[in-house]
Amino acid sequence: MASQITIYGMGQSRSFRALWAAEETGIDFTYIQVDFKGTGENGAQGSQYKQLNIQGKVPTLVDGDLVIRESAAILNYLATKAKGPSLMPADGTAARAAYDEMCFFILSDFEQPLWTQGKHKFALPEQYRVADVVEKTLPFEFAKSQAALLVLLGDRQYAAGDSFTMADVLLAQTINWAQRFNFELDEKLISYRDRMIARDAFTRALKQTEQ
Ligand SMILES: N[C@@H](CCC(=O)N[C@@H](CS)C(=O)NCC(=O)O)C(=O)O
Repeated sequence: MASQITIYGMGQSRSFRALWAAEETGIDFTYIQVDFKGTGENGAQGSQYKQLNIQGKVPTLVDGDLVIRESAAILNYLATKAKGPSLMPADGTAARAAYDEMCFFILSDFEQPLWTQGKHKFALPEQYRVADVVEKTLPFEFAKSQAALLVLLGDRQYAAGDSFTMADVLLAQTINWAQRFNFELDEKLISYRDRMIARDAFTRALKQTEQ
């Protein structure tokens, strides 16, 4: 019997990428919402969860003996399970190169000012937070990265190739995150994001975070 996939997450944090991606695949899975600061059974800082994810972070995906703790790796793994149309271009194609380029750009560049803001506003111990980084450095860094993203996207309707892929999950969730953190977003990215989050899988995923 195939093992049941379990995804651990919290709200619309980066774990939402995994939850939305799982909804896109049409597979059966269980979603468990953890409590970020909690140390009990469902707490991300508890010893039980830390056996899966030593940093007490989300998302984590468990499939039998397999444990994956990086959101983009989870998206790619889930893409291999998709029951419907392909959600990741095939190896060795130009579309796959564009997909990889977009995913790595999001992780190493576009999301960095967002996570740095999170660290300097609430995640780091107070003595390590630097207010100037949030007020001065990050708006500049974000604007620079957004300009590069707009060039990378060009006139494409999707993040990579000419159909919806996991790169769209990654990009649309990250744009949502930027908006939640009050970064100034280009209209083109907002309308791209609006098209992506109109998908039924997004709505189903969102509902699961509200239970
Ligand atoms: N590179 C990881 C980052 C995971 C991560 O930092 N998740 C955040 C939520 S967005 C978290 O769990 N933070 C809790 C903490 O830092 O204690 C990924 O993309 O999955």
